[in-house]
Amino acid sequence: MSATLRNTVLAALAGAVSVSAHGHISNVAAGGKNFKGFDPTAAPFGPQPDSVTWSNGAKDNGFVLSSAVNDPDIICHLGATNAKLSVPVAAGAAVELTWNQWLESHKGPVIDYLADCGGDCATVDKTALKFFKIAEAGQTSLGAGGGQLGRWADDDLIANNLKWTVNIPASIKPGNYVLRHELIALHEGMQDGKAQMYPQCINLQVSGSGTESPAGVAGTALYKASDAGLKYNIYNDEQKPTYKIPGPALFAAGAGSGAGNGNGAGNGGNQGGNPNQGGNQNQNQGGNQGGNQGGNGGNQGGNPFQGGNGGFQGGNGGNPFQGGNQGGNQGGFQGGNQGGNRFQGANNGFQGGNPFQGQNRAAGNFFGKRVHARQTKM
Ligand SMILES: [Cu+2]
Repeated sequence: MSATLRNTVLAALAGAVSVSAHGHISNVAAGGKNFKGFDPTAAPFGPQPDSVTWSNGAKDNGFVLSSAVNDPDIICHLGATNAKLSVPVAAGAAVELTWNQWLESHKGPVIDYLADCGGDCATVDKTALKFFKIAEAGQTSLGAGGGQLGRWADDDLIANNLKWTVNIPASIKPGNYVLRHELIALHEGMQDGKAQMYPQCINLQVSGSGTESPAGVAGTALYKASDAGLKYNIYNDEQKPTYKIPGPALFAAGAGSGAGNGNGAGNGGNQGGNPNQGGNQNQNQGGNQGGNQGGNGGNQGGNPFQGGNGGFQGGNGGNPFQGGNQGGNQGGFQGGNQGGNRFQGANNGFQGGNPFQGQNRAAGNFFGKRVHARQTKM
């Protein structure tokens, strides 16, 4: 066949492969229980009453383009309709989301939002939901130049067996919420409107004694296609400043557990390769970008989520090696998440190479053990 035709065929094949390799959340775990996610590729296509994630019309596991970030499809994916079931979870506890697959070429941030349904999430109008951001992770290390890619949050997702942990803020009032979990793929993000958005919505039934009702914005108002974090070239970023994660500012919970959070973040940052900065809550001077981000997260302290996220970025960014990455990642995340528990932060961080052995051994929580087991296997 002609070169042109052959190239066309090859391009079509490549497209088919990449489309089929997009993903969705296949499982949601909380409180020791597992819940089924909506599978958009399963025929007959349509609502699945046994799913805790919202149905959508992305039969090919596909995406919403950033050119449509102000269209209702961006809220919970293409033509999404309410999930009928909800995941019970205590405020302050973790929800673990498992993707069925994700392509390594699809680099970008991982962002999580909550919106209060103000009633039943199974019937709420998605356009009325007001989302506040509870977690975000972006680029954890810049590319080295010459087209080499940096490390991104979804590289951590892949390294963690496609599992992503989201911590529900302890301070929010109990009630029904939609968790909007989103991967953004930037491999074509240098073109206008071509970033790929993969939102997934999960119904949560949050228990607890919190009182906060954070203000939020409509899903259709979270982004603009021209946002620096959406219109972005991932292939030439070696000279760029830190990647700016798109969307509104993180929800800042009231003070109360800042010390513990800061510790967790600091240890995560430690994984970056500078032991001397460990536990240091962010006066990171020099050092690598990862460590700095971790420290900064801790710095914002008083907020379990900002602390945790900071640590997460720190651990990941600082250490390009998978083992250390997961250690730092979990370290910062747990430390911040669990809020106020210094030992969890130190604990997980240690498994990635953190020198705080004594503290590490002292921890022994569910997450710590899990991380440890995984680390040991590697
Ligand atoms: Cu793709």
